[in-house]
Amino acid sequence: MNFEKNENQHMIAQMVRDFAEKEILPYRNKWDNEEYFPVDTMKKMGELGLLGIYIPEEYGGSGFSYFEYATALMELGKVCGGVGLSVAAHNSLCTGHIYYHGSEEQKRKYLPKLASGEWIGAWGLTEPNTGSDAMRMKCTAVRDGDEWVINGAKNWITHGLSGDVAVVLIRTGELLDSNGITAFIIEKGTPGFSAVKIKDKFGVRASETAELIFENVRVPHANVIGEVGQGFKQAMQILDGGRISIAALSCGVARGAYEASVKYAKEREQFGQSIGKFQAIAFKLADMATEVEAAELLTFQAAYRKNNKLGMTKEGAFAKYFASEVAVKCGNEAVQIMGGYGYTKEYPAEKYLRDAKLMTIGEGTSEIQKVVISRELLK
Ligand code: COS
Repeated sequence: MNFEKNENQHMIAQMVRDFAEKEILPYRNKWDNEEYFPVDTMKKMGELGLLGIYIPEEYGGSGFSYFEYATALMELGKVCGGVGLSVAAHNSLCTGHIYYHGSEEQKRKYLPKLASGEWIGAWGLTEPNTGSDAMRMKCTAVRDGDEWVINGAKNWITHGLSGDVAVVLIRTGELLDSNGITAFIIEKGTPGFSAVKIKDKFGVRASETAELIFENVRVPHANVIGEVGQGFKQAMQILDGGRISIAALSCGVARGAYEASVKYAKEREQFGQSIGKFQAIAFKLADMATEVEAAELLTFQAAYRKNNKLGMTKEGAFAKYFASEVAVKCGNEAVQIMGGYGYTKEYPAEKYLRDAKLMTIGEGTSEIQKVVISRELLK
């Protein structure tokens, strides 16, 4: 594995930094306060190629690897975990599911729209009563000739309301049958398909989250992704890759919190000197820096394995588990270092902490990552 960033990674990092400084940073507090999902900003990121980063050019994507993808999310995470989460969910989940498991026809129909940002993508696995225990889902699809009739609900769905298309995992077989779940493509506006925005989130408030409701929604059989019954396994593979993106975003949030802490520790004086000169603060910074570097290495290791089609279930979980916990720790330490100021919205520390917390929950909690890792170890 090469520890140097490649030319494309440098180029993407610079591009995202420039974009974020102009188009995200000035508005991030407003979006956070108002829980506003900036669809226009998403579209602009689509024009820059950030919404189909690893999708091949023949389907309208940028044709990069997971190295460039992780790099872009690391840069976004430094500025806004909410916007970063939307980019990660759009790329890894909806777009990724169609790219990795869709038919040629489905890819040609949906990927160019998703990769360009013309359409925003959503992905639905979780339900009100099934989070970690995803297999126990109750939302059902029953075949009726050339169509499927879908009933039920999905919860905590990123872009559930603004998404133009959703990939949704739905039960088509017996409860707890791992071959009894199927992935469907469902377009916004399909009769019976509605969504309700989930409000008052703790963090990632610029990323839209919604509940999806299906009331006798009729979907053509042509919208089934892959084979009927293979949806759960497809979803697990999609989450393996998605977890790299959450790890990368966590690294960005952690590094943002760390860099803000260094800046503050140099500027803030107490007892006649900058607080960074006190070992109590300096050692916090040393711990943060060490752990951010380690999290980035784990993330790029998982990206390397993904790029090279090596198994990465365990490595993706290592990266997601470690990096998300590091992000929470760095956000927490940033608040502590900044003291009273860190506890206000005038400084970015509290937002880093709030955004970081989602990273230990979304796309599988830290506890689920330990389930995944330990199962792989004991295979
Ligand atoms: N890749 C491919 N197949 C996989 C897989 C993976 N990473 N993980 C599991 N599978 C397969 C298994 O091999 C098994 O196949 P068989 O039944 O043919 O043997 C099947 O899927 C069921 O797997 P398993 O028995 O491990 O399922 P469990 O119900 O025990 O659940 C966990 C496994 C807990 C790991 C899974 O439910 C999970 O990841 N939960 C968290 C969900 C999540 O991340 N939600 C966030 C939603 S996105 S915001």
